[in-house]
Amino acid sequence: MSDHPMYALSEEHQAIREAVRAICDAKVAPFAAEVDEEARYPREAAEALRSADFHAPHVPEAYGGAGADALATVLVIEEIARADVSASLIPAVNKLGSLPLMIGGSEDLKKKYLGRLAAGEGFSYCLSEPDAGSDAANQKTRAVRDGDAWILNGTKRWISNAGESEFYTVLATTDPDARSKGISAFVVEKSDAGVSFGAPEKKLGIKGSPTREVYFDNVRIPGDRIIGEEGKGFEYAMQTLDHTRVTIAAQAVGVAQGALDYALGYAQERQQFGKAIADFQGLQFLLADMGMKVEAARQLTYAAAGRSERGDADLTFFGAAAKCFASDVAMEVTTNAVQVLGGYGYTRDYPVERMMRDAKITQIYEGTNQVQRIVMARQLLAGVQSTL
Ligand code: COS
Repeated sequence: MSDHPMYALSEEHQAIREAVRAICDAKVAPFAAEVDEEARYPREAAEALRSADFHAPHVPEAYGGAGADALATVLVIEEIARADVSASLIPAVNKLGSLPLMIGGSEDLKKKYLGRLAAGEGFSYCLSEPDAGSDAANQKTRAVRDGDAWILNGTKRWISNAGESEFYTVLATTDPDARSKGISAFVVEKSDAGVSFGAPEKKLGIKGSPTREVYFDNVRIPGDRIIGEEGKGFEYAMQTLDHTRVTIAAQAVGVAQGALDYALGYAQERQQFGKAIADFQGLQFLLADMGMKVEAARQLTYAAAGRSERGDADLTFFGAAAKCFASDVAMEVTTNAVQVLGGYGYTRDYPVERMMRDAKITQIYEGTNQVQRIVMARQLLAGVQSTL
């Protein structure tokens, strides 16, 4: 028998969870309501995560990062989301923004930017456009060669942490007639001339994470800022999402767990008809379903994280399945947590309505759950088998 724990987290992974939870209890959770109310960036969380090296844990040690594997990164994001989903976008977006570079970029480009990401500068991902949402290949942002340089023009929409991040992976078409085969990826810096940002969107949830348009107006960048090969950008973008949909699943599991924890505590305190409402079987059944579904979502998410780490052939299916299932669970569980708290749950004096609003985005971003089902069905019909 191997000494590897059978179907359980290793001691190292458990230690990471405990370390992140301690930071979140002290520096993230206490500010979550205020961050939401004021729709402001979670500076306290950002600083605490940065000083503990949890802001971009996926960056390999070779580039000065913490070198967390995919499961460890999931644990970090899950624990932060349990306290504040907005703050969990910091490590999630940093992974999303930098993964195309890690997948397709030259060694020089990786050295240049991953070290600065590890040191604390943010990295956002610019794929979506006003007319390229689910139809991500319909890119209108144009990149044109000019001598040794590239010139970018266009508008990106729904860009998480825009303005806060120093670096942007930008998908743009270099051959408009070739659809997905004519898309390339570039690293653009916030300080490049011609880069600007729209007003922050007024959102239902994740109010602490700025979502803005990003404009490229004749942005001239050096030729070596192209990521990998010309025409391969869409492939890098899709491969990236295979991995990062697992991190959205982690956010969903985290916020669902946070809501369940709060509902469990409340149900044991709240007295009606002379006893705690947790003593009523009707409420127990609700809590049991919440716990069961959170755990099922967690197991699928960790199984997907293993595939992300190993780069298994069935990652595309598992990433989509984990994201879709966990986000549907997060919506259901946070909504039921509001129900457990009754009228109190519906007010901003308690955290569960924020969790319910924050959970909603996990069904939408990094591909709607309808797109996840398209992805899953295509994998199933192509005969991709589970690697377990
Ligand atoms: N890994 C590697 N390559 C991939 C891939 C993946 N997961 N998914 C697609 N590709 C490749 C395909 O192999 C295909 O190349 P070939 O023609 O050589 O086979 C190419 O990319 C185009 O793929 P496809 O034909 O499937 O593209 P579609 O236009 O049909 O789009 C969906 C597919 C809908 C799945 C895709 O556009 C998508 O994921 N949309 C949602 C985008 C999204 O998540 N946006 C959120 C932005 S981040 S908040």
